[in-house]
Amino acid sequence: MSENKSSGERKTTRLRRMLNSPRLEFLMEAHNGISARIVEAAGFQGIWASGLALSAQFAVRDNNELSWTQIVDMLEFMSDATTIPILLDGDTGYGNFNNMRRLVKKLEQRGIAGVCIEDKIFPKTNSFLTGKKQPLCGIEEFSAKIKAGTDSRKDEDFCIVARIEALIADWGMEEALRRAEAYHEAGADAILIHSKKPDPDEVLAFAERWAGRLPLIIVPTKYYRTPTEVFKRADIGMVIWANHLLRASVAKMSAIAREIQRSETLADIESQIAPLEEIFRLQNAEELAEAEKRYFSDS
Ligand code: SPV
Ligand code: MG
Repeated sequence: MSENKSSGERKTTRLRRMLNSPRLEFLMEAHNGISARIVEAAGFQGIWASGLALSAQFAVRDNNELSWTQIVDMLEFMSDATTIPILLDGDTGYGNFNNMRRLVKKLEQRGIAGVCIEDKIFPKTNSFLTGKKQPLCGIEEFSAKIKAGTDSRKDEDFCIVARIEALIADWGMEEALRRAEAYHEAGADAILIHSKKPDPDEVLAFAERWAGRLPLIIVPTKYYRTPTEVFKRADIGMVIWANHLLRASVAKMSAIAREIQRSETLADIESQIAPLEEIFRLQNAEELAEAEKRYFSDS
C-alpha cells in the first residue's frame, strides 16, 4: 500500500477523504511522470490519469488501442513521481467483471488510489467524438462490475467511481438517475455524471435530483465557461480538469517546433521554454547528487 511519506496517510485514504469532503475538490489531468509531478508542484491535491491524454501522448486513439498493462506501466511512473493520489480513468474496466477484478488488484499494487469506470462497452470511444450513437452497458452487468471491483480491493479505501454516460449517449435524465441509483446500490464510492453540452444545465439538474446520495464528480471540458461558484452552489463534490496539460503541451510544442523549423536558430525561443535546470529539478537530480555523496567515497 502506498503511503504519503510526509503525512503517513495512504493515497487511497486521501482520495476518499477528498471525495467525502464538504468542500469542492479538484483533480488535474496528467499523462506521464513529469506531468504528474507538475500537477503536484502546482498545488493540486489529486491527479486524473486521463484515458484520452494517456492515449494521445502515445499518439494512439482513445479507443482502447493502448493495452491496459501499458497504462498500468505508465501509472507506476506517475505514482512514483508524486505523493498525491491518482484516480485512473479506467474506461470500461477493460473488459468484464473479471478484467475489473484484475485491474483493481494491479492498481493497488502500483499505488493508485482509485479507478473510475464508465458504463460503455469495450472497446470504448471518447465521449466527445461525434459519429455513431454510443451503446451503453446493461445496468446489471455494469453493477456487477462495480461489485467485482469493490469485492476484490484489499484496501477498503481504494475508491471505485461509477461514470454515467446516459446523458452523453442521449438516453435521458431518467435513465441517468436510474443508473446512478443502481451503481450506488452496487457499492460505488462516487458518481461521475458526464455531459457534452456547452452549458451545465443537465449536470445541475442531475445534481439537484441526485441530492447528494453519493459524492458527485463532473468534467466541465465542454461547459468550461461556467464559473466554479455555480458548481459549489450545486453541491458538486469534485471537478476534473480532464485534458488541459496535454492540450497545453501540444499547443506549446507545436508553436516551438514551427518556430525553430522556420528560423533555423535557437536564439529566439530560449526564453519561451523551460530552462534545463527546471527539467533537472523535475527529475529530482538533486537527490542523486546527495546520494552520491553518501555512496561514493571519492566524490
Ligand atoms: C478522459 O479524460 O479520458 C475522459 C474525460 O474520459 S472525457 O475525455 O471528457 O471523456
Ligand atoms: Mg477517458
